Amino acid sequence: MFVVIALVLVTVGTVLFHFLAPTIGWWWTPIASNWGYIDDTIIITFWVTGVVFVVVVLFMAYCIFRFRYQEGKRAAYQPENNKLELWLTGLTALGVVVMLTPGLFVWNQFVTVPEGADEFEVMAQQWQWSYRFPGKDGVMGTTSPRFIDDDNPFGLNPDDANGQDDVLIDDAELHLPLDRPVKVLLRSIDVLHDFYVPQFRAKMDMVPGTVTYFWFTPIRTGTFDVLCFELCGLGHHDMRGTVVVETQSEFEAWLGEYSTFAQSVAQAETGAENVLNLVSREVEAASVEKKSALMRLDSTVSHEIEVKRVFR
Ligand SMILES: [Cu+2]
Repeated sequence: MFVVIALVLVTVGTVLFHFLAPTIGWWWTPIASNWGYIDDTIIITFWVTGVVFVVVVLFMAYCIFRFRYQEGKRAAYQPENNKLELWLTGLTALGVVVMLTPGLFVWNQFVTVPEGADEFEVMAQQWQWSYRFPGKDGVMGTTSPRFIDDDNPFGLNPDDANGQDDVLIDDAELHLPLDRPVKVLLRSIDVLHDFYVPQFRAKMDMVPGTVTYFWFTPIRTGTFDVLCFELCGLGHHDMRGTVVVETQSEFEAWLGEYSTFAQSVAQAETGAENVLNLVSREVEAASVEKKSALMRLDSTVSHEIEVKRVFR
């Protein structure tokens, strides 16, 4: 009898928890993108699995009570029941179809980017985020892992004219304009990562060697966390960023603070030149010092020779 009561209590408790938890804030964060469909599909899954859970557990409690041990009572042997099996198979299939079908429609929308959507790229590496915007021409330059070095961390093709005005955001803070659909291109240069902003609902794995993508439209302003949603090594927990959704003009002002690929290459070149100049100046100074040391030595030696001559 104890087990029967426990099972009934677990069922009632689970259902109560599900309906009461949102009132104490145990629910999704308020959505900030167009992907309400994703919430809808999860709610459908909650309903299907919730009903099945309640029915199965209560049925189990009923059976434990109904068929409990009783003196002189024997179990009936029933090896086959085609009708029952047909019902169970049919209902299970229906449940699976109800859960999966909406997801297929949503997935189709998720990867069908609307025409005129802006583009930007998210670059992941252990354990940081950086971003790239296409610049004035609206076209991203091509990239390849073989171009990646200290001066070209995004691996942009230096000969691609489209890439020269690409704006490089070497910072974990991303800004996006409000109400503009954006296609997010996802790249990783080491291991699997996953770009996830809980308020946008959308997320996708980033796979080294390929570019994955999805799209969304930010629908309210605010600052949200960017999380890596794929266990990617020791620093995984620390792979955080922020995304600020703001008006178009605020976004443009922010973007203007960062340098383009061409500017960063030029900066790197002047940087290298400065280092070269510094090194050659140091070499010069060292050789002057060496010369004067030699001269000092020289005069000491000749002085000693003089002294020796006098005392001979
Ligand atoms: Cu990661």
